[in-house]
Amino acid sequence: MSKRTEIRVPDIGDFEKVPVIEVLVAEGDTIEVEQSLVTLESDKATMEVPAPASGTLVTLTVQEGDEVSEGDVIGELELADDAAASGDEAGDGPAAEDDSSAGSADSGAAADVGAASGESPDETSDSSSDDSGIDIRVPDIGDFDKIPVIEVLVSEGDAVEAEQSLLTLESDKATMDIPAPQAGRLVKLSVQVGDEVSEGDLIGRMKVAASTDGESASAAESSSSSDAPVSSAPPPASAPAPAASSDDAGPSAPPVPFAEMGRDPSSLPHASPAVRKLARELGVDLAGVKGSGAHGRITESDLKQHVKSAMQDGTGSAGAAAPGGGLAVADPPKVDFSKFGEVEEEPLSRIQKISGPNLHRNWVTIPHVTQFDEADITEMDAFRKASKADAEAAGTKMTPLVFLIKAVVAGLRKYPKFNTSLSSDGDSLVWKKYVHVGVAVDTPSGLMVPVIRDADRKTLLELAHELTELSGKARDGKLSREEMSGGCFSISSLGGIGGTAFTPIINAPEVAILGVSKAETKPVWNGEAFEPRLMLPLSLSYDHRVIDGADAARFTQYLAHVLGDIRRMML
Ligand code: CAO
Repeated sequence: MSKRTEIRVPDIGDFEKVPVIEVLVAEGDTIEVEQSLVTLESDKATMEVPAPASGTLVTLTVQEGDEVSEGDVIGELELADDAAASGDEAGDGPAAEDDSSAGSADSGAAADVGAASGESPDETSDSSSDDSGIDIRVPDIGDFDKIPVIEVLVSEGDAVEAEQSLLTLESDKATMDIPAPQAGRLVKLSVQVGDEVSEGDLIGRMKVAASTDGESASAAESSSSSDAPVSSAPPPASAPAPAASSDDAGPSAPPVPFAEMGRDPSSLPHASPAVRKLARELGVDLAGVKGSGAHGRITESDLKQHVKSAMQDGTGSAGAAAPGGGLAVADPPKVDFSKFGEVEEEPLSRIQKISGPNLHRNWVTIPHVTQFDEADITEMDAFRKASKADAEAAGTKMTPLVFLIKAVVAGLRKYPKFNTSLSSDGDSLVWKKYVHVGVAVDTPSGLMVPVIRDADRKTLLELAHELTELSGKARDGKLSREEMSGGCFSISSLGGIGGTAFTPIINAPEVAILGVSKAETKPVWNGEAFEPRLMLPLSLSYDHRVIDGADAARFTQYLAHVLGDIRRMML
């Protein structure tokens, strides 16, 4: 008689209640051992649950949207004859009800880690925490073992935030980032792209940032002082972070820069690790691929179809074929600058590395037009200066930008098309009923765009407060994911620095961005004579697929109108 076995979720590391986002098989299917059955995707990682043995799927007890944890039963398998025959001892393996499989997998992992830790003097953890810092080890990543490092996101000497992603690991079954256990400075990095790592493996060493309350130092010690490599894994908060897209990061994820923010985390492409891997091999940006699976999930055939279309288009560049079509561009010139004089090469910051491709995508895929105008802010600025004491008494500072946020709110109310986004398939326009305004902030590590939520419900002083707080957090690298998402319209002010005009890049999926330059006193003809007036330059870049030139001219005129007499903001 054929033998049946339950299929359970294996050890998936520090993850619990992970949503099933794709069911890859159906009851009655003939299944091969290790064949992927369902895909789980949390805000921390993507992984596939493999079949424990070959056979026929008798029942499948989960569906898309269900949440599962380690040990949960997801179905029942009638073992193929050879699996049943060889599996009498292993038959109690991954599917065994007594959980022996999870136990054996765990101890197997622990044994491997133990062996690994003995391999090099570096990896002995007796001195894992001392004056020179703490060891950084691969945390609990479940049943995944010897996973290739596909990207190293930091360098020795870098200052890192707690939870900042250090490495990306990817196998054909899972993709995950390894985060920093603490904030501090990376003193040593012992892995490189192509290395394979398992739970507990040493990946580097860091000096923990000094903490005013000592909490961080003591936490660091407790997380790294154990002799056992496995138990020196970081606390649960340091579980692997999302790899495929930093957009999926949780609230404590590292800051995400300008242009990345335009992406609604919930609308990011879903795809299995295998599809992500293939996309990377083919050089395809999944953001440009239309998914035919449930909830827009990108399947392997979607990816292949996308590449085929790009080739047929004659672009030959699926990677550049973001929404809006592919582009055939020449490779940048390769120049040996040292032939012309002394040079020094410095890697881009992580934020620059993430924001660069997004800025590029926005620049080449959105038909930008920039409308220039000037607002007479003579009276507004007089009022701003007169309110200086009130602002100071309220513990804040009122710059022209605060009034601009108010004016933009009034503009978005009057011209709601500026508060829309194109749907990801480009077939419809999404009108937003909320008004969240993003403000570009210049920080030492790159441009960030924190978002002032419900800006339409805030007073000038409240906006001033929030602007100061968010820009301070941006400069300190302390912005949360949430504080940088959901923007409807962005403002980029270079007014504190100088310049007469510029062409800001739209922060997709927003459809417009307002650039502001430095106000200057200019002679303005009042019909009878020239008068000195304080004129503020405005540069509005807009997506011409959504907004016409006439709309843009009306919008900037309206901003100038409101800024010319701020009582109109109250209308
Ligand atoms: N015209 C004249 N003066 C202006 C001005 C303008 N448009 N905007 C600001 N100022 C003045 C302020 O009043 C302040 O002067 P006082 O100290 O005498 O009051 C001074 O310039 C500095 O202002 P600020 O820059 O500190 O404050 P802000 O509210 O104007 O801007 C912030 C805050 C965070 C947006 C800004 O500091 C910043 O980072 N700007 C850079 C944004 C950027 O890089 N954009 C480019 C994106 S495209 O690559």
